[in-house]
Amino acid sequence: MRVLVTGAAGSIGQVLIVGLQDRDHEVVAFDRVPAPDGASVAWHTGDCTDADAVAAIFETETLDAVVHLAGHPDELSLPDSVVSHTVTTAALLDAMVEHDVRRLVYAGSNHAVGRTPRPADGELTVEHRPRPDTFYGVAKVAAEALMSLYADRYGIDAVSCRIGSFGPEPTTTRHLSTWLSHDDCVRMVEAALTAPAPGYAVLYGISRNTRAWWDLAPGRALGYEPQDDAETFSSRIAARPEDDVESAFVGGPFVTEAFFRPALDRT
Ligand code: 15L
Repeated sequence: MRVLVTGAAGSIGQVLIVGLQDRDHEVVAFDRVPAPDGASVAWHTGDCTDADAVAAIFETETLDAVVHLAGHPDELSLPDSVVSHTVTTAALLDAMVEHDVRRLVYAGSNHAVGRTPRPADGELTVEHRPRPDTFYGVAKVAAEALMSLYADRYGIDAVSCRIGSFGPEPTTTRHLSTWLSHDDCVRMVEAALTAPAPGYAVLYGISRNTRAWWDLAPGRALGYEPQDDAETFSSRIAARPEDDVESAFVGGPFVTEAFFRPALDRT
C-alpha cells in the first residue's frame, strides 16, 4: 500500500517508516520538520492543522491509506488539544473523502478512557464508555467521534489504536501493563491498515503484557497478534513512590492533580 504517515519525524513515525517499508509498503511522510538527512521516503513538510497543506499532498500523491500520528503527545489547553488532535483528523478525513482514500489508522490514546478506575479483575473492553482523563484525552475522544461519523457517512474504514506506552522498553511499573513495543506497534498498524473492511473500529495498542488491563481481543479480531511482553523487563524496573497513585486509574499520571488546570488559557 502507499501510505501517508503524519508525524513521521516523531518517535512512532520513525519506527513505522522502517517497519512499513520492511513489510513492502511505500511511505509518504508528512511532518512540520524537514526530512532528516538520508530520508528514504517522499517527504512533505507542513502542518496537519492547515487543511490547505493537507489537501495539497493529496493533490500530488496517489495514496491508499493514511496513518495519522501527528499531534502534541501531552496536555495542552482544551482549544489547543482540539486543534492538535481533532482538527488535524478532520483535515485528513476531508481530503480522504475528496480523493477517495478509504483507510485511516489513527494514533488514539489510552487517555480516551484514562479516568476509568483500573479493573480489579478482568480487562477493560472497547465497549467501556469514553472516560478521558485530560483535555488531551477529550480531544482524542473527539477525533474518534469524527472517525465514526466519516465511517457512517462516507464508508471510510477508520481504526483508532488507543496506544498505551510506546517505547523501546518499559521503564515504570505502570508500563508493565501499558507497554507497546516497537515491533508490536508495526504489527498493530499493519493489521489496522490491511484488515478487510473494519468500518469504524477501536483497539487497545499494547503488547501481549502479562499484567495487561486492556482487552486485546478487538486488535486480534483485526489480525493484530502481539509478540512481546513487558514482563521480560520486570526485574530491571525499580518501584517508585508514584506507583500506587499511578495504578489507581488506567490513565496513570495523567489522572493526578498535577494535570488539573482550566480548559481555557486566559490572558
Ligand atoms: C499517551 O497517549 C501520551 O502521548 C504519552 O505521552 C504517554 O503519556 C502515554 O500515553 C502513556 O499513557 O504512557
